[in-house]
Amino acid sequence: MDELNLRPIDIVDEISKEDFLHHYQRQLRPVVIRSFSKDWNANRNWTYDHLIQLAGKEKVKLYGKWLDHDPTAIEMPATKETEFGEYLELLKNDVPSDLRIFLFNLFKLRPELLKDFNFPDITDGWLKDYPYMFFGSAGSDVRLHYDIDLSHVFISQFGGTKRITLFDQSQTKYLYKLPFTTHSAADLSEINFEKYPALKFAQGYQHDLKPGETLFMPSGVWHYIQYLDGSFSLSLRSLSDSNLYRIKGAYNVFVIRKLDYFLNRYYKRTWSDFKLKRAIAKATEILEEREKTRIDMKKV
Ligand SMILES: O=C(O)CCC(=O)C(=O)O
Ligand SMILES: [Fe+2]
Repeated sequence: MDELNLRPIDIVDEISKEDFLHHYQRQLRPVVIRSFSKDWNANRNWTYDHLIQLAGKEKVKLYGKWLDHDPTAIEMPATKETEFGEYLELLKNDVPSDLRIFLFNLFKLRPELLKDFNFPDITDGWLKDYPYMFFGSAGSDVRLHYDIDLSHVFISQFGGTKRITLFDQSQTKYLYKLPFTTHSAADLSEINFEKYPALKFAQGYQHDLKPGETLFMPSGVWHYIQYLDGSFSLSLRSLSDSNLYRIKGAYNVFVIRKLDYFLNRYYKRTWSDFKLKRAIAKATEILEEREKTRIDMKKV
């Protein structure tokens, strides 16, 4: 398998709000903050057994590997529905599978869990109504994407380790972005420079996120996530500082996504084939430009 060009993400034990805003949030620079969740009871309370006891009988939808299904699919059908407790047993025992639960608002079902964490005073503009949980089995992954609403995300880890690979927006040209979406067509679980040659020029970051750690993912940052063990995380969101990003985020959600759904409904395969072709053609253009610049430089 080919290797991406990646460097480590900064890690801080403690950080003041001022330093965080100045060095990371306003620069759209990711950082791992070890103290973010230090006061949370969640770090002690949210064991698999506790969650099984509290909500084990709830029915949940489990999803499989997106890119196995179809890189241009708009929505992936659930692989199966099961009891939450039964799924948590898989995670607890590190049973390998592709199965995940995403954007789960467990707090609507069990509001008492809201007492176990807070929104630390490190940023402003918390979107307090949208705390989401993400669960994944050992070996599952989340395809390369950035969040459509362009909010900042603070992702706090529980239970096991997740490998997180990030790219700034400046790298989009190398990432095979499918038009009208915030997803990449490239499968990073099997990096193949022959199939996706522009990927070799992408410069990113990587960190293995451990229980107790929180990763700040700035708005618009591309993320690819691999569950090395069965694990779960809580993701808290805050508004982007930039008015342009806030407007773009709303525009993505209310216009672009709707248009994509609409075109997909009416044109199906023709629409998805067009998106994939466009993603590849754009990356090919970039490669050709780079090659031309390289040849011109040689002539000088
Ligand atoms: O950790 C995951 O499963 C996905 C997280 C994610 O994509 C997000 O928080 O935006
Ligand atoms: Fe995401």
